[in-house]
Amino acid sequence: MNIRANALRMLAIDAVQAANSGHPGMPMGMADIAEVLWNRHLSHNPADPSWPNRDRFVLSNGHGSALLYALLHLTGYDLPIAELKRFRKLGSKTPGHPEVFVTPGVETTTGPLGQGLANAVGMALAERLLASEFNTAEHRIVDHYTYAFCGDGCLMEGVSHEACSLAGTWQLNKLIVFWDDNGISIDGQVDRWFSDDTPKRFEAYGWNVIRGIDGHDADAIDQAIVRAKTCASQPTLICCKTTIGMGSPNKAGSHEVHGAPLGVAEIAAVRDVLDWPYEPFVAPQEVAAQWDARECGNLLQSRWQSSFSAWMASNPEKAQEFMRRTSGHLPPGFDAHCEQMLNSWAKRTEAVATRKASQDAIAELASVLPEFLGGSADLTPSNLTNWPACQSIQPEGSGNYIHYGVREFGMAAIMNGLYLHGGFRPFAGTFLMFSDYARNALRMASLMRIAPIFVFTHDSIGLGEDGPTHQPIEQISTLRLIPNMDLWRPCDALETAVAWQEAVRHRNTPTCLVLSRQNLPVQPRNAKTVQEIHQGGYVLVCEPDGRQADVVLIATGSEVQLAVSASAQLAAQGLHARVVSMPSVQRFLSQPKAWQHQVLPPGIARVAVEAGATMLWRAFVGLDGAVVGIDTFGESGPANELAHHFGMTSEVVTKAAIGVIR
Ligand SMILES: Cc1ncc(C[n+]2csc(CCOP(=O)(O)OP(=O)(O)O)c2C)c(N)n1
Ligand SMILES: [Mg+2]
Repeated sequence: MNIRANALRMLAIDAVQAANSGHPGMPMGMADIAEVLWNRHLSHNPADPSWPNRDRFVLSNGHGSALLYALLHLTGYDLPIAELKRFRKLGSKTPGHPEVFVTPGVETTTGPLGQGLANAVGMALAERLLASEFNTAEHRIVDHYTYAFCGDGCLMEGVSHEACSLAGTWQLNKLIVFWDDNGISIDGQVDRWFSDDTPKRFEAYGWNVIRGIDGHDADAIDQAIVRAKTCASQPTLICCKTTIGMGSPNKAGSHEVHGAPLGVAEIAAVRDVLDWPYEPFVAPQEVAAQWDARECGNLLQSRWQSSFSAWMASNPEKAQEFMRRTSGHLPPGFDAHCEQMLNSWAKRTEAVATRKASQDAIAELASVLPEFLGGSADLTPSNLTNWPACQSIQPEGSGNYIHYGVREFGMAAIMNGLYLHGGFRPFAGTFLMFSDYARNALRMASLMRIAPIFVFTHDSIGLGEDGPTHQPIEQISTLRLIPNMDLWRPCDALETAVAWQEAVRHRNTPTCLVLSRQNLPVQPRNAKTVQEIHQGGYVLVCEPDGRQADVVLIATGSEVQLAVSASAQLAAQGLHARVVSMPSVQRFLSQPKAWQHQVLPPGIARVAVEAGATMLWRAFVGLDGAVVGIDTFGESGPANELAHHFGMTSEVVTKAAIGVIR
């Protein structure tokens, strides 16, 4: 067995043993593939993990994290051996599964199987689109491969179908995926639950499939990669037959080696089999030297840098734009442009659906954000995520609008990959109801602290006749529960514009924009309240001057109008109500306490109104307050009839307010 591959095997099993936790099987099984790919093909520079033209490497079967850490350490990334000794320990740079921005060289956070593959599809698409935008006949500034490792688990997951089907349609020929065909997953031999003909399946997607590669034969692997690179219009799947736990004399080939340390005795046996007489965590100098990719990496990047400089000399503006885009900065004047939009929108008087206002905002922002990359999961006419100047993407790489088809999970995971690659600001839509299909990718975006924008329209029973299967109830609340997720549910066009501005401005937080199907009236505002929208919650309608409010009505989105009407009805009865619009609960809760108390004065009774689950609002109104909401599934019927049926009317809000005023 190859000594460099054995260095990976030993580091991985030593790390797992030290942690007394982790997955030795996959690193031992894929070590030979990794060795060939990283030493003979991967174009990267350990000294600069953010080099824009590096090849991307995604470990979709993230349970094999120890393999990636061994690779990063040996090739010369800033990952000292001390970090491998602290594998899976609190605060180490070697967490249980790979986490982007924690470990230099890790491109995306993986572990939830299948999503890494979808991220890789997004990265390969980003490369294609950026290349077509920035390359010239003389200079290929963007020209790299995206490689992914995946296991049986990734391919059993449905999201692999969604993403890989699109990769075939998009003809992403610079995406090269290695399938770790070891016949094993946690429960044992997979033929009892995974009997698909995987090569045929990928051929049906339009992939170039290289079958029957011995995943322990370095030359066969190398030749497969060479062949994959010659493919002009198809992504490639290299099917690698491997033995899980290769090198372990008593456990190789069995699911026992998937997710438990080998144990002291078996590791000693591995040392014998691999003829590896070194101490744990020690690789001999000559092996370490063979792995060291720093010099070669510097050379690769400096070659690219010279080409970049020459290109920059003849394309100075393009080069500025490329650097801005890949560093993720907003164009100068972005906020001024937004201010202008807000000022002109403040004069709007017509009622519009917030999905329509969102489309107007997209059109305004797209004119200054060439990084905007829109899309929808086959609901463009409903989500209104397109804009007049947008162009559908084409396989050769033009366009800025993605038809993801009916693939919500794939869409969100691909968006994460597009964002991680750099150069784009992806946003895309579906019905709020189907955010559940995409949920884990939304969570991953939040965890990774990246900022794709998810546009969710048809946000309540207000969508009407489509009925309970399409009417979200608990979705708004549950999305708010995801840490680091910002959710905006605007009540009119102006709040929608602010929500878009905030979503674009924030680069470490993904945003859900939750929008209505139905028209919503313009709410009264002044220059001060327009600015206050940015705080997430603010006083929209004040109690009369000099009087204390009897009740505070808190509402979001389409229910703000109910609270405003209720405040008028209460006034007619001599009761003073304050109306607080709270388009972003998270943003409001991140404001200083003084602001929160100014908006929601302590000691005054409160009523919250939102056409969805009531539980979260208890935190705002207390046990003595009231929540007007919906805790059952919806019904099929015209929207106005449903509003009465579910008590989503101003009369009900008024009654609830009277009920809580003591
Ligand atoms: C979405 C998701 N479901 C379940 C798991 C738990 N899990 C981790 S690895 C694994 C088995 C994967 O099998 P395979 O990809 O063949 O990996 P191998 O055992 O061959 O390394 C499972 C079920 C997970 N990480 N992600
Ligand atoms: Mg397997």
